[in-house]
Amino acid sequence: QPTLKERLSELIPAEIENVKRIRAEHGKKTFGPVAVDQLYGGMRGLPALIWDGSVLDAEEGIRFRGKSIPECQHLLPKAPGGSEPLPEGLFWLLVTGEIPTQQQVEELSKDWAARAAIPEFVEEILDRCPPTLHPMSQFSLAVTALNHDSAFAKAYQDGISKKEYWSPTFEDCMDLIAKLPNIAGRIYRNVFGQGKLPAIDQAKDYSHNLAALLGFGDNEAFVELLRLYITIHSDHEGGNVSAHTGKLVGSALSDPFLAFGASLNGLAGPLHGLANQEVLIWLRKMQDKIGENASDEAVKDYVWSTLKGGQVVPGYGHAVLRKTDPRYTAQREFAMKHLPDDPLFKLVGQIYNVVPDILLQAGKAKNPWPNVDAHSGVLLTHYGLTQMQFYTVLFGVSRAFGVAAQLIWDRGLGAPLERPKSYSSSAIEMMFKDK
Ligand code: FCX
Repeated sequence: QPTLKERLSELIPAEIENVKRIRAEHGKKTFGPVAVDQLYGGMRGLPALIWDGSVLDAEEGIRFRGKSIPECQHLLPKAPGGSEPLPEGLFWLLVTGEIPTQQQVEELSKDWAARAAIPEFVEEILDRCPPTLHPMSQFSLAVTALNHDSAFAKAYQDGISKKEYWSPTFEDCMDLIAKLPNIAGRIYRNVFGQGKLPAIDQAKDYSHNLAALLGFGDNEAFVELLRLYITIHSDHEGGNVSAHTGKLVGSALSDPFLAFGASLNGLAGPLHGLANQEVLIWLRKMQDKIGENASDEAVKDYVWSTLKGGQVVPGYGHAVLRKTDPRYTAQREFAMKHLPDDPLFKLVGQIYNVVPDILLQAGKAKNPWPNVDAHSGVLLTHYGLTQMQFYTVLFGVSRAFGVAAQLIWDRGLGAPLERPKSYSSSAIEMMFKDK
């Protein structure tokens, strides 16, 4: 059975030909007008990028290489005794479009475990960070510093041919993913005073090792949660802030560590990945204000007070989705199976019953339904990972899978430097003066 890299070396030349053909046949065709509103409005809906790894449908949600989340849960290999997909398999799927065998997934687990150690100076950088520095800032610092050993950066300096870019990029991406558990674990233990890091277990899968580094290796349900969590947070088509930032920065031939460090800085924003922390903070504030087991009326009043205070309801709304996020649904199903009586899970369900109506009445949000972040923190809290400031780091570990897959393909297909056109407001006025 081929390794992931061997399979890629077969797929890339075929895809280069495929793209050549599509561009020869359709390259000069246009689809859809560009409205001035899109320039001022965060480019919503503007066709601008190619990424085969995942596509987001406004109604149905994400599909990874054409497969929905339930299909991935069904088709991807599991750990012995487990029922959630192994993220190793999801990465294989994102990169190749194919479902790997159990053996191929086990090889990936081993490969990542073997690459997991981080340089001593990166450990020192993390150990010197004050615990008051947000875990996401620490995460981004450490990932950026990994560029010290980038195979791509070195190969570029040594004059590698453009045709070969993908190979050291692949090695960097594998190293990047493999090293994230040690970085995340070290940040967690430093910031929240949780003792010394255990060693990576070369015989275990990625999620098990990550859980163990965080101190939850003995909790099989938590390990299963991480497998699901990493699978569903990995990718959300190409245009979201973290995925697009990685692609943009990578297009300058910045190596995968620099590119993904930039992705993390975008993920750290409250309108993007930080929302999972914000949801938990908001829920806790709500409980302080109106107590546990509050009535629907009290919850509604609290939601209205958030909106009237000029704040967003975290975990609700989406730039593309117009229905309940299937990533929310997958986490809800996990909760119904593993923690049906958890009080905070019940509150999340209660909020689901009241928030969409209120957002519709308020009349601004285009999507009143919950997104992925409305549910994740409640699951982590249930198992004792209560430090909300850490949640986005886990989102970041997962998002590396999607960004890495994209970087490998961008270098494989020779994606050019990104450089869209910006306009001044006066130029827009001039353009439409007599129209
Ligand atoms: N609560 C209150 N107001 C909301 C809202 C919410 N949850 N969602 C959207 N709105 C408001 C917007 O703030 C905007 O107001 P404005 O006209 O005064 O600027 C208006 O409704 C229209 O926004 P809309 O077009 O629906 O949404 P955008 O595409 O601009 O933004 C996000 C999408 C996700 C940023 C927005 O819905 C939001 O702020 N949600 C809360 C934060 C959140 O959960 N983010 C995580 C998203 C995601 F899943 C992820 O990346 O992790």
